[in-house]
Amino acid sequence: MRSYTVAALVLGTPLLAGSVALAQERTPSPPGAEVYIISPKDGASVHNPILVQFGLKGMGVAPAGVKFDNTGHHHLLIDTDPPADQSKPLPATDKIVHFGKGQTETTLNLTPGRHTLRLVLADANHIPHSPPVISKKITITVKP
Ligand SMILES: [Cu+2]
Repeated sequence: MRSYTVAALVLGTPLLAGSVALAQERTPSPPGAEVYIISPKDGASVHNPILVQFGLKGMGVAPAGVKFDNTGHHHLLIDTDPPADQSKPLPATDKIVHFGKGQTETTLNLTPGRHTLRLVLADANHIPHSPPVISKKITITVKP
């Protein structure tokens, strides 16, 4: 029993030190921080143009480039998932839209059919916080 404990301590220490060092490179998010899509509702059928409203609890919105504790700016993921490697800035693509001016809503025009929407908050450098603040993925149906 004792030898197991010692082994765990010896092996565990470098791993722990490594994860702490990594975490320090990312901007921390406070416990309980939550980002969510206020509207449209999950499962909604909607017409273009679609007003998408962003909700945030436990943190504040700041424009890109502005470093202030417990803040970030919104990113809307359209029909895509967050990149697997969240230690890098989120790319800006047709499917990953940055709201670097601190916007809290947008209007979309999407092709008819099913689409998914998801919000990711990221820091002044567009890097998701640690732990990441990511909304539930919602599915909407755009009517022709
Ligand atoms: Cu960004």
